[in-house]
Amino acid sequence: MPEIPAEPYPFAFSLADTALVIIDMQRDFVEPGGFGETLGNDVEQLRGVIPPLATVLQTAREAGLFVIHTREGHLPDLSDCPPAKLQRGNPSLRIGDPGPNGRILIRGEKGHDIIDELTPVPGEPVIDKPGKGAFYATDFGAILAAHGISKLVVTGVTTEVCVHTTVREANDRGFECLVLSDCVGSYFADFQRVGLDMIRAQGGIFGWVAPSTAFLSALQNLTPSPVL
Ligand code: C5J
Repeated sequence: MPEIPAEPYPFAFSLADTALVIIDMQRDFVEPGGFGETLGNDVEQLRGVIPPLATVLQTAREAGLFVIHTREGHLPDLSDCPPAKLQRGNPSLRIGDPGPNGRILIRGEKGHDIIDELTPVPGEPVIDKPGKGAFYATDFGAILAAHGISKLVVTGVTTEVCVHTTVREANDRGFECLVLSDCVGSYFADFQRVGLDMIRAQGGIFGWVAPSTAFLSALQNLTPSPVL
C-alpha cells in the first residue's frame, strides 16, 4: 500500500479507500464581506490555502480519487440554526443578515457557495451542514460508507473550528485522517500551529499531518484502477 511521509509516522492509503475532503472553502469565509469578516477576522489569513489546495484538487481528480466538499450554512428561514449560534458574539452582521454577497451563511446565496478556484465538478458531492462538523445532521457518513471510504485527506477552513470538529467526529467513527498542513487555514497563526500539533501529538491522537507536496508525490506515483 502506498505511504505518504507524515507526522507522527507514514500514512498508508489507497485510491479505493481514501477521499479528499474539502471543508467550507466558501466565499463567506475567505472573501471580504462574509461571515468570517463580520466576526472581525482578516480573510487574507486564509487565502494562502487556495493555491496549494487547487493543485491538490486537480491532482486528486486526475488520479481518480473520490472528492467531497462541504459548506457550512443554514436554510433561508434559519430553522436549522440554533439560537445560541445565531445570537452568540457581537458580529457586524449576523447569520441571515443581508451582506455584499447575499444573506450571510444562507444556502443558495453567493457568499455561501464555494469559491471559483475550487468549484466542484459533477460527481463530487457537496455536503451542506448546519454545524461545524461534517457528520452532524448530514449524509456525509452515509456517502463515505457507500463509497467504501475509511481514510480522509482533510483540507479547508478553519483549522481549529470546522476542520478540527470534522476530524474529531471522523475519529470517533473509525476513520483515519491525514490533514494537509498548507491546505488548511486559520485566521490565527497560533491556532494554526497548535491545531496541527493537537492532531499529530500523542502518537497521532486524531491523525496525521503532512504538507501537500508529500501527498502530491504519493498520488503522482499511483495510476487509477481500470474501470471494469
Ligand atoms: C467557522 C468554519 N470558523 N468553517 N467555520 O465558523 O471553520
